[in-house]
Amino acid sequence: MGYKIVVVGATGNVGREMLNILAERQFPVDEIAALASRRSLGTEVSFGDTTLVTKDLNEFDFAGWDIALFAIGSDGTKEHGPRAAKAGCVVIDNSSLYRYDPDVPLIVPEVNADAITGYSKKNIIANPNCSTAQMVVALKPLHDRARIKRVVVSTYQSVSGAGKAGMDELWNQTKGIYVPGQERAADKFTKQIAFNVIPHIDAFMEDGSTKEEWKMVAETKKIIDPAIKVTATCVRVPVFVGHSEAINIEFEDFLDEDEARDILREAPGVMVIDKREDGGYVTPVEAAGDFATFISRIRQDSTIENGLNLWCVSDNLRKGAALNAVQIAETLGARVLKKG
Ligand code: 11C
Repeated sequence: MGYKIVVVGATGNVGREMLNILAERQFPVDEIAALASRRSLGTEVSFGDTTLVTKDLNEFDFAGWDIALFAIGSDGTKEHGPRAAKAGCVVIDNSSLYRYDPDVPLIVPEVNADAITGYSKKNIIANPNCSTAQMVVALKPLHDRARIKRVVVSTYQSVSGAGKAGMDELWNQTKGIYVPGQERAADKFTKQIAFNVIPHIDAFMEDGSTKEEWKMVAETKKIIDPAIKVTATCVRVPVFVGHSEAINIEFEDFLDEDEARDILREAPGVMVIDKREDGGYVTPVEAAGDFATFISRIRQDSTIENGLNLWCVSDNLRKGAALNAVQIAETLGARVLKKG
């Protein structure tokens, strides 16, 4: 016996990846429903070899369904998440709405799978922001060995993090630079994204940081350890899929770069590609479409006593969103629901 699964927001970048990954990983599905807003109603989406026609989220009755993977924004989740949860369907939410709620676990299965039992307070589990998910997969095994004191991270985030509109803007602006008459002004982004980088993702906060940067701080603390200090600078770059991060880590104890490389090689969800030669590292183009979080450029930071630098790349639509949500569903199935 398998599960009755709902994907909410099935026509978006993340919703489509959720359907792909459920099929790819052969999640034990008995029945599946793809839901969309009225605007996208009747759109066809693929689930393995089958085609699903989207149903109306507003009309959908979640009673009798086991798990709903939500891939709509916070406003939509606020409206429909609680009614799904109250109907007995466990909500795995990709928006930021519940991430900082103490009664909702925020889960990256490779890092804090044990926290999943906390789901029962609200019948809701939160999925982290994409830039946090890949970073904590890399940090956790190192923290277990040498206790992380402080992290300084700079991100290079792809336009797919801003949805299909972000991808369209990069494509159209790039074309417009070469084709007279097809020039496109910034719309989804605050400045030109083609052939440019933008040090601004999400809204500005009072202290001058952005919400994206704040999320990396708050979520790392909730997922790994509140004692870890994080400072982040999040930057949008003209890449379609795959977020990259340059991470500087200060530890309590000394950790040699070779030992760190060995630890990461054994870590769940991590793939180390770290040859000190031309091309001996991973870029977003190679990470797109993959499940792993790739780590390269592991090296001692000789400017502090116990420091390391590394480069971390992952598919933001997969580990950063859809894959992590499906892994949460797998963990919930294996540890709690036990149907599959
Ligand atoms: C971006 N990280 O790249 C964002 C997208 O809180 O889930 C995901 C936002 C979130 O723009």
